[in-house]
Amino acid sequence: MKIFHNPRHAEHTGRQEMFRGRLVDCHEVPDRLKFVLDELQRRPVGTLHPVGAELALGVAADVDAAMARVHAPDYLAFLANAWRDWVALDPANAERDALPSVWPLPSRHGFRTDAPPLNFAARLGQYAFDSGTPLMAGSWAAARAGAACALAAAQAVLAGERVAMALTRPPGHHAGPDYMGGYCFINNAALAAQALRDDGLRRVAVLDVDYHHGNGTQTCFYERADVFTASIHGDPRTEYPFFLGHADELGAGAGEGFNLNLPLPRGTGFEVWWATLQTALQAVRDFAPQALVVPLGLDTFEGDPISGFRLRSADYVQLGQALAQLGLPTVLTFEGGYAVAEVGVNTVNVLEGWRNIQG
Ligand code: Q9C
Ligand code: ZN
Repeated sequence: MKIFHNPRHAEHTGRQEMFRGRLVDCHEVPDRLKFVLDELQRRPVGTLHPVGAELALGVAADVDAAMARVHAPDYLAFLANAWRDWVALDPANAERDALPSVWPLPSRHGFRTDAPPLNFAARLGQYAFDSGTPLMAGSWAAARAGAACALAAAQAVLAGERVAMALTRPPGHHAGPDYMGGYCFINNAALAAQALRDDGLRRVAVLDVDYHHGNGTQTCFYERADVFTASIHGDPRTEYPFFLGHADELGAGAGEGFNLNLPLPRGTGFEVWWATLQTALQAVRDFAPQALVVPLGLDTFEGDPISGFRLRSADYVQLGQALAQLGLPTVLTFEGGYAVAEVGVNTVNVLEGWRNIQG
């Protein structure tokens, strides 16, 4: 297994996120990735490939083109210049992370979309759906290098690898075509799926196992029949991201029937989660894809500080085995998982499960 990791991830180090009326320490921290790398030293289930060098060697143009296949040009331009614009708003901002604090409501409330604001705080609200996703000087570089990891993993799978992982942060599955949120800026899983399609695979499935609904990925492919999206997650009636992820979201237009949401109540344990996984796996098999992308969140773990499922560390070996048994070329992208001390063991357990099946 090839593991493409992002040497620039720590350039994105948030200080605080807004949570219920106050700023709290960030959950999405660089140590998450470090603990996975540490565990990979102990259990070398794959080969490690830093992707920063490839960025410097001229793959950069490809990364920008691939990001533009998923994200809107104005959103990418916003991200590329966001830090400069934040500091221009007030030089004192150089010492603070950027967080939005004002948003347009949907246009039915009367707010205009035909007169976009110039003020950066307002523009940040236009492109972000929560105030829990701090943006700082290195966020764009880190997210862009992460996109390169996702593309490298997709390319490895296209070149014949059975499975490859994009081990990067910030995560991606909450980022939509033109918005950030949920600690995400660039949707790495969507990039990988689109890259697989662009290289000629006709059907690609995405199976999101993060605790939170993969709203960004769902939205990217909602009206398409060529990319089937499925997600097992905490019920949005009580769980983040709240405004998407219900079972009646089946896709639209040509994409009708090609989205599957399997929400579960907070508190769900492995037995029910596993039965639900079987439903998702059968739906993937029914779609008969030529490749699979798995946004791999480890925040389904019983010890996760911001999530509500009850999976144990050993359960992740079974998850890896079940995914491997699909027999599909697969790209894994690293998403959530905030029990930092255990996220390395849990991640590598998934990969270990894969190796058990591959022999
Ligand atoms: N302070 C991913 O797992 N809000 N994102 C949580 C706790 C946001 C999770 C509130 C959760 C986002 C990739
Ligand atoms: Zn999550």
